[in-house]
Amino acid sequence: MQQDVPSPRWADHLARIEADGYTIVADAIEPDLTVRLRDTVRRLFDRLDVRPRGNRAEGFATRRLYNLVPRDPVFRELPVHHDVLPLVEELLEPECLLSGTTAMDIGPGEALQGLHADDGLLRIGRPHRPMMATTIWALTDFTADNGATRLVPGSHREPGHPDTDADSDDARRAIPVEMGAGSVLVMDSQLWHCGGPNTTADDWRLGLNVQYVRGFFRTQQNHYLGVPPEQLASYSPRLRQLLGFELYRGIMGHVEGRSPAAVLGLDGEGGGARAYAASTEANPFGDADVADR
Ligand SMILES: O=C(O)CCC(=O)C(=O)O
Repeated sequence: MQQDVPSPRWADHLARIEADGYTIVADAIEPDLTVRLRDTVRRLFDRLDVRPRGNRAEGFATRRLYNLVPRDPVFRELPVHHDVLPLVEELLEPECLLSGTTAMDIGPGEALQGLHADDGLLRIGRPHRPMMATTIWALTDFTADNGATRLVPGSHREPGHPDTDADSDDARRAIPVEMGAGSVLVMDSQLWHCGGPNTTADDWRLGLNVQYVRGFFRTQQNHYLGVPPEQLASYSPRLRQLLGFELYRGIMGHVEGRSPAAVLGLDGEGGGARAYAASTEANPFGDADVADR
């Protein structure tokens, strides 16, 4: 059986993800886009009066906003970014889906979030092939003091789940990922990680979580209800495909044999389906079980 050959452009990043569970694509986001994203998120926080949700998972001093794509045209640039999506396609598959988009602004005084794996709800045994990819976009500098994401290198290979206690041995193994505004952290979502504590007096740490999943899984955020249908015509076919409006492997997700995009009278074949059709690979898992690496 023919195996996919990764593009040389992404080989080093893929090797790092394989070894450590993560990589950093330095300066992936254009400076102008970084500023536009940061300004738009902060404007939305103010306009919508977003406040901390007040629980350990979402934070007591952290502002969060979900379902970004329909909120402003600038967010449509996120899921299809030319320095991030191709790496995710190599890690997962061309027909992957956007699982969700979330802004996370960690404020002064925030405590360490509990360590977790973003794909921890998948009950398919660990470790397994990458099923989800988490990309965290730094819109401000991420420092050890202001809440840089913490992660345990290599933990994507651990068979179990981490101790979520802030004083645990697992928490002591976690390192802060410091990176400048404009860089993107890309993880195999099996990796144990969490938002860091913010011990500064006034330095908010703003990041975006753009998450992807293989095309046969359910997405974390529901785009069919989250994206107003009247917006879809102005989205690119590739973005519509990532949102689940195309068929997976030509069949999954159909409406009486047609894709949701076709039912809505929109152009189909948003990139992922075309890429798959061009591939000679019949089965992305070969003869191996999903849980095998
Ligand atoms: O804010 C971060 O750096 C990570 C947050 C996170 O892992 C989560 O909310 O699931």
